[in-house]
Order: sequence, then C-alpha cells, then structure tokens
Amino acid sequence: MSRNSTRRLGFAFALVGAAALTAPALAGATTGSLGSSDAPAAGFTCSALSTETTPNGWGIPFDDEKKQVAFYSDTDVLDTDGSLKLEITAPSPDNRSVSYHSAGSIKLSDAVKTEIGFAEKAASSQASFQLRLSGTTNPADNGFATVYWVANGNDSVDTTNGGAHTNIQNGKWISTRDIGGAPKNVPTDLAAIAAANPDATVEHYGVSIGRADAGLTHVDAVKFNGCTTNFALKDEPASPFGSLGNIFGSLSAS
Ligand SMILES: [Ca+2]
Repeated sequence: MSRNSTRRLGFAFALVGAAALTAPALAGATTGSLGSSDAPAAGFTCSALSTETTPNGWGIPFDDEKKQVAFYSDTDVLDTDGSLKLEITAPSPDNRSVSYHSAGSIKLSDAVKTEIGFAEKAASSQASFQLRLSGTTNPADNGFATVYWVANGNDSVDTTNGGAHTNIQNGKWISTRDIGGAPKNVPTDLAAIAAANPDATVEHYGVSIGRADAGLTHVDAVKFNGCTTNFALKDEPASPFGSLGNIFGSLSAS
C-alpha cells in the first residue's frame, strides 16, 4: 500500500468517525424542520422523531427527577411505530414518569399561539402536559413555575383505543406556584397566564404521569411550538446506512 493511499484511508476513517458522531444531531435537525408546518421560534430545536436509541433531546435533565423515567414502547397509539410509555415503577418520592425536551426559552406568549397537544392511549387519560417556566411573577427561583394540563376538567376525548388531545393551549392549566393570573392549583386559561406573566419563557416542555401508587399510559405525537415529535421504539432502519453511503459516495467522487 502506498504512502498516499494509506493517508487517504486514514482520512476516510476520520471522516466517517466524525460523521457518525454528528449524523444523529444533523438528522434530527433536518427532519425536524421538515416535519413542522409553522416556523419554530429562534432557539427552539424541533425533534421530529425520538426513539430508544436516538432520544433526540428527550429525557430528564433534572437531577431530582432522574429516577422518574419514561420508556420507549412498541405499543401503538395512533400510528404503527410505537410510542412513549409513561409508567410508575418506583415508590414515593420517585413515583412519577416523565420525559422533557428543551423549549429553547421561547416566550410563553408565543407558545400559546400554536397548537399544544398529544395523542394518548389508556382506559382513561392519565398523562399531563408540562411547561416549565422561568420569568413568571413568582418572586423566587428566577420566576420558576410549572404549569400543566390534564384531561380531567378539560376535554373528554376517548383514549381507550387511542385519541388526540388537540389544541390544549385553549384549555385550563394548573400552576404549581402562585403566579400572575393563576393562584397555585387553580385551573386557569393558559392565555390569561401568559398575559399576566409577560416575561415568562418556556424552558422545557414534556409529558408525565404521577404521583400515584401505580399508573400506565402511552403517549405519542407531542405537539409544541409548531413541532410534532413522533415517539417510536426503533430508529428508521434506512437512515444510518444512507448517511454512510453518502459519505463514501462523496469521497470516491473527489
Ligand atoms: Ca409513534
């Protein structure tokens, strides 16, 4: 093997290594923008697909909630590639199951302008939709508060065989803290909360169940800020080979 071809091989392997590291992130960003009909706010990254091997930013970034895990499942809600399973598997204080995604600090007043929603399959709806806020009128913790939506007191969609909670930004939401327009634990219009907390930003959004002795539900097609995340058990099989094929193709052409 000549010295030149050895160098080329080394170069090729370096490129493939770098591509393998960056490909999932790039793929997520690309499919994310394609999967959205509304233009996401600056700072917000859409993850159009989240799987067990490629969560694409979904998970639990908070140390005190690390054990409140959610699971990827082959159970279908409204599509055929599986879903996110929320299941309580631990006793208190970890009797909760949640997954979050960064919301890129978009303004709450902007977040309420596009559909928030998700699909769910359970005998009766159990999941809640979480918005973790900063900059509310809560004087402590940088204005931190979580506001959440639950089906109880809102819609009546039948989730027995899979149903979609649509446009839940128009429903009643509950704040975990006393904030402008929304006393703690009092169901309130999300638009009213946004209006009374003009500096509020959404840091993370997510879906959860808890606190209870037991609980199990499946969620999918989570919508926020013009982005829909499809949860699936496995990656799409063609995509990683397609990426590598393109890399080898471009090398051989040069
Ligand atoms: Ca799915």
